[in-house]
Amino acid sequence: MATALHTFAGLSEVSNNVADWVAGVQQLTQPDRVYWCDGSAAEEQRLRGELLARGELRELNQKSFPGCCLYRSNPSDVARVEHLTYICSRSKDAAGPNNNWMDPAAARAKMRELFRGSMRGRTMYVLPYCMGPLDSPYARCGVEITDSAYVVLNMAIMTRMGRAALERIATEGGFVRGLHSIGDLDPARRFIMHYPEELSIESFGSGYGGNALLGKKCHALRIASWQARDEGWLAEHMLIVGLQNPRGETHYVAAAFPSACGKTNLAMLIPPASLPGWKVFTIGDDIAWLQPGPDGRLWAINPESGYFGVVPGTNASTNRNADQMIRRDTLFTNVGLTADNEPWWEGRTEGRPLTDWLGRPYNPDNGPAAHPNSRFTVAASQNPAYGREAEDPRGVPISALIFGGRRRELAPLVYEARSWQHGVLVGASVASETTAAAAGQVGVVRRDPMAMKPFAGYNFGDYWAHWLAVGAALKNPPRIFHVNWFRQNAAGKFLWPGFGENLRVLAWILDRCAGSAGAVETPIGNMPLTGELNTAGLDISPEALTELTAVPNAAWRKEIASFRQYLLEFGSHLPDAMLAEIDEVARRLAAA
Ligand code: GTP
Ligand code: SPV
Ligand code: MN
Repeated sequence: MATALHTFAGLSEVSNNVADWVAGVQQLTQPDRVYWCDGSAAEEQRLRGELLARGELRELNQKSFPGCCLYRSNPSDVARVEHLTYICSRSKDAAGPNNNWMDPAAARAKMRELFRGSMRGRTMYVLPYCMGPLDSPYARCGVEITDSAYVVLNMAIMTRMGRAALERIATEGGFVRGLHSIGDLDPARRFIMHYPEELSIESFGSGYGGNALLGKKCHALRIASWQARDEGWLAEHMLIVGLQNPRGETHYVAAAFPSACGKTNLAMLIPPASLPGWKVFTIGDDIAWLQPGPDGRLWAINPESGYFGVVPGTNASTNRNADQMIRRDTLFTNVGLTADNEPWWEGRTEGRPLTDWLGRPYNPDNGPAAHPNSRFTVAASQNPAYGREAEDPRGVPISALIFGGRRRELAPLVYEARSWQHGVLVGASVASETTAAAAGQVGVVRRDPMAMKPFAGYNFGDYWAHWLAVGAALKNPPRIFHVNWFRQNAAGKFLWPGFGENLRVLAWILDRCAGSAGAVETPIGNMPLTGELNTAGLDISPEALTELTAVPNAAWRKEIASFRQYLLEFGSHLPDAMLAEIDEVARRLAAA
């Protein structure tokens, strides 16, 4: 029988609930040691030292990248695996056609065999964590048990991890149970299971990102969206950003884009020089928990405390904030290296790659130096644009909700929904080219309602009904918009410069919220009147602008017809209001 080494004596006594569960898992997985994480800086240092000594982590150039390390994941384990991710609700109908489903008893039995003895020879880490500010009524706690020290290092950055979270759990009682083991990293023995009715997660066979950092997509989106439906709030794949206009007024917006479609970048954008007087405050870059407030507005917290961000494309001109923030105390995963032992990725303007993400001598014939889904893990507080309001237990009030996708065709730069109800349809209509953030083909347009296709923990039909209900109960609901930064011309060039210049679109959105900007009605929604979008100092041709704001009728009719077909797949779960809204859009297209 393995002996438990509680390095921090007494931590296991803080919560009997947790201790009992840990004891059961220990018996099943048979680790050599059990270690309860207290979340201290000393602990992080020690763990990092152990990984460095074992060669699992590699120190980067400590002069130019102090405190930075490189981790190379198993080459078969570089992204989320949606085809191996299941919602194991009691009824299949509850999970909906948008999810893989497995009977909970069958899933438990399968996972039990995988976990049996899986931690032999390893340390089992117990990580109590809190999603959201520790003193926020909207925050929720969980405990992840894992046999990966790399996961511990990531969770220590991404969540409020350690003693304080455990103390909150001890007073609250409830917590989300997440059991994770890397197993032997065999993709044939890899499963990410969610038991929403039991607030529990089991993940086996992957050590990467959303598969393994269970506080993130598994807890804060799949489990939380289920809880949110029961409790009257929303758990969404959204960034949260504060925008201070030249008059000194700050408004907050939340935006949902699919994975690797620009959330982190928009959340910390640098205002262009030709838009003086604007300031940007990042509240969150990936997940928002939205609660109706006592004032009839929607309020948002960011449940996370760090960023697990896409590295490729980051440089001083696309995103100076990100570029600066990842120059110290950052964990890089699957990037290349320069001869100076600096990290290198496609889009980095300094240095040249010597080795690629697999550690091979760099050869462009082998593909990119950095894996397209290579990531940085970094504390949110290192972001020069970090907004302190991210720690406000009440969250921030949201003026606008923005949906968007990566679409080289069709979707215009920006349009506004006519109402909350129409906005829910607009959110549901998000479709986007697939990216390297998930295993599978890249660049194929797929439907990704609310950017939640991989993350909604229940039936999309019920989810839209919940969205409609939340909005109907709000006295001052946010306005809803749709954007697309990724339109391309025939030559495959982006029509819109993107990044910091996206502030021009956000400025119009805020003016719409303030009632100070005009709009032209189109069949799909309201768009900026000619001249309403501030293009001062922007190098863009009038032709490009025309293309970006066009609503080609025939193409849109086709799109709406195919979207209607998709909605019908949700059968009796589809709210009538959604059909009424799509028929209204079809009517407007026919009349145009
Ligand atoms: P996840 O962390 O996977 O949820 O991704 P994300 O939505 O936070 O995406 P992120 O901001 O990391 O951007 C993903 C990729 O899109 C990066 O390579 C960026 O450089 C690129 N990108 C972001 N914003 C823009 C933009 O406005 N225009 C263009 N052309 N590319 C962008
Ligand atoms: C995403 O894929 O949307 C991410 C990265 O934010 S992961 O944590 O792997 O889910
Ligand atoms: Mn994401």
